[in-house]
Amino acid sequence: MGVLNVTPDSFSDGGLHLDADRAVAHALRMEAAGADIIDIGGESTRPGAGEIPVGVELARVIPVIRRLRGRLSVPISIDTRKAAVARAAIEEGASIVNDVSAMEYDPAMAATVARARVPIVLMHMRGTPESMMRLARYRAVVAEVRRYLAARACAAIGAGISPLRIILDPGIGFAKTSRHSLAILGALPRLCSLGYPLLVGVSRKSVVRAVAGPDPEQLSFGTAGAVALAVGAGASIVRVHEPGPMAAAVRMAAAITGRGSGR
Ligand code: PMM
Repeated sequence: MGVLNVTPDSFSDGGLHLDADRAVAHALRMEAAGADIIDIGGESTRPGAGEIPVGVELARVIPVIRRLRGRLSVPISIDTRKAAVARAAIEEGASIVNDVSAMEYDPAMAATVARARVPIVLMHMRGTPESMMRLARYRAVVAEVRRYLAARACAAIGAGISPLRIILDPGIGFAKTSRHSLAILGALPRLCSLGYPLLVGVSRKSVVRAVAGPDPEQLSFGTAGAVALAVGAGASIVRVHEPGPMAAAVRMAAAITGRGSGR
């Protein structure tokens, strides 16, 4: 899954793709480089980021999705917590919803996703991007994240979403210190055992910065190490900023472990 942030302030590529033409070109480049999904987001979720109005988010993502229609052969996922944005994006051709609030932010999200019959990514976090780092306290982080994801999957099924359309994500870096994120990355098989495909988004995050170092090369190779390990441990989707080199890391991990297609 290649990341396309159409925001002025995102974590790692904020401001780069605010212009719709540049965003479209980047999406096409990521597809050519090996991305199987393009994840488009218009609201930054970096620690401390505030909320933006729905109109601003729509104005950022919809022109990009509209321009990609018919030009992209891989699916588009819409990274949003807002049902209105998910609905509009699906109308324009998005076919996956990626909700970092696991459908807790907007009470209308579950019904929107159920009605649209699209896959939904349910991610673990606490609070909001603004408050989440104050909430990074756990007794047993892996068990607590696992329990939360299981409960959100049940809630989704209760709202009429097919279990076959549910993808879970432990939310690396969301309400988690580097120590918490490392504990989760070291215990992915326990999350896979819930029986749903697992998405892992570790690309260039602070845990990689803390372990591998802050230089661009250190961030890229550190990300590749984490991505390979995640795929080897059973992750079905990795969300990354550099699909070209990361696709090579995924292919290696898949070939060695016999997991996935390793396209
Ligand atoms: N991380 C970010 C944004 N959206 N969605 C999912 N499902 N999982 C993630 O880990 C995730 C996400 C923040 O990273 P960015 O600012 O580099 O996009």
